[in-house]
Amino acid sequence: MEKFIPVAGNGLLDRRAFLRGGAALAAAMTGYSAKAETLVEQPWGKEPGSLVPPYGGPSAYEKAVVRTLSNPKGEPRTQHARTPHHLLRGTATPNGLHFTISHGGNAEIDPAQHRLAIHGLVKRPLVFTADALARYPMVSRFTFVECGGNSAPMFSPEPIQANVQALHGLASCAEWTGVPLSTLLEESGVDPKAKWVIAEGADSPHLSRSVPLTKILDDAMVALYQNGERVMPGQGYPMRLLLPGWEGNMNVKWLRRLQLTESPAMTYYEARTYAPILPSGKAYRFYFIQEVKSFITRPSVGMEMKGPGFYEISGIAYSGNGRIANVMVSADGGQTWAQAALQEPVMSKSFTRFRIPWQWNGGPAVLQSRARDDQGNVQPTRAEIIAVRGQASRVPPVTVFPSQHYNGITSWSVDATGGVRHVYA
Ligand SMILES: Nc1nc2c(c(=O)[nH]1)N[C@H]1C(S)=C(S)[C@@H](COP(=O)(O)O)O[C@H]1N2
Ligand SMILES: [Mo]
Repeated sequence: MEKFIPVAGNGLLDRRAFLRGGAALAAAMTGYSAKAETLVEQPWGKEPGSLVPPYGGPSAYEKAVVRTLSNPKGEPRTQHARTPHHLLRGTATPNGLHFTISHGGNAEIDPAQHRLAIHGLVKRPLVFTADALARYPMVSRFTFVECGGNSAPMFSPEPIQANVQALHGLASCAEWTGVPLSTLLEESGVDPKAKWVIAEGADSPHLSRSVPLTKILDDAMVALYQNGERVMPGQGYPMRLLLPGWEGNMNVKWLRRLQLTESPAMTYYEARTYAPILPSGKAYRFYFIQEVKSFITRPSVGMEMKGPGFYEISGIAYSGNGRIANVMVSADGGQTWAQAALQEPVMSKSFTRFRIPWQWNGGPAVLQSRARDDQGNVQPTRAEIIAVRGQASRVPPVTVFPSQHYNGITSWSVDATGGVRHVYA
């Protein structure tokens, strides 16, 4: 076992140890000997299988792999459905598990009746049907969408005992295909006075947000497809605004209007929800980017570690600024760090899977991950972000509750029984 010399405290191994260790490491992990087990003939090997459905779904044995719903009865308020990150192992979120936030339910849009208008400070106002849009040249890209309120429980003064789905489930990643907005604005022409684009949804709240024209011309698209199929109803069928790396709320679903203007509209979401008061007394508003972030998905809260030995620590990292440059992992609460392996391809503004082998000695450990992006941004510690943005507190009559854009470190503690808990370290 000499080749498994730890590279950081508490048993973190070199990220290439699995490759180098090969069969010896695999055997050490599982405890299985190399000799093959007898293959038993099972019922499914003796008779024809079931009917192949026209549209496939997961195995009946995977019923537990579902989103959690904040408002399962659909009462007239916001509905959240959270991605089960602890049960997924790749980087593309399956469409049925993509997180959803719908403030007025999912609009059920007949695509034949839907229109998208581009108007305001343009030379030629335009109206598109979904069919008309689908004739334009398209682009595809992987990108994550993350709600600005994802990870809000991390602002709580005490660590909330919840799993990674509850803490960080309002972020997902998909391959989106659609028409670049630069193409459509080339057709409409842009009045030089235009600086902002007000995007509005066709759902009953008509959610609207002001987007700087520079972002619209940079990498924004009207997305029509999600992981190859038409955008799901919860993601904005038949079309949504996609702003790679920017606050989820601005990615207007069921998109029906883009109005070019000189100034922002100061809509409900940008003037109220996304303008929290900072400890300095100033409003924190018109911040758009979902900053560099990572969290460990395995092991994580809710999992039982079955005794000392080898484990693979794995998680996801992403940055609204660009590519993930590296992810460091600690098993001793941030005292020492080792570099995790990044799964290729590492794409800009997209989920990146990281992994590192760990030899757990059965003692207490605190697992953390810290990502850095290719623009030089480093994920802050929780203490660093709380110092700037404040902590949730409820001191009557004042309620200060920062709940937006937490991108600090998450810490999981492992105790001697193998239980995993959420801690602040
Ligand atoms: N029209 C409309 N667009 C919307 C919303 C909405 O309720 N209506 N929710 C917003 C919020 S708060 C977020 S975080 C993202 C979530 O995108 P998703 O549901 O596709 O994951 O959509 C945004 N776009
Ligand atoms: Mo959101």
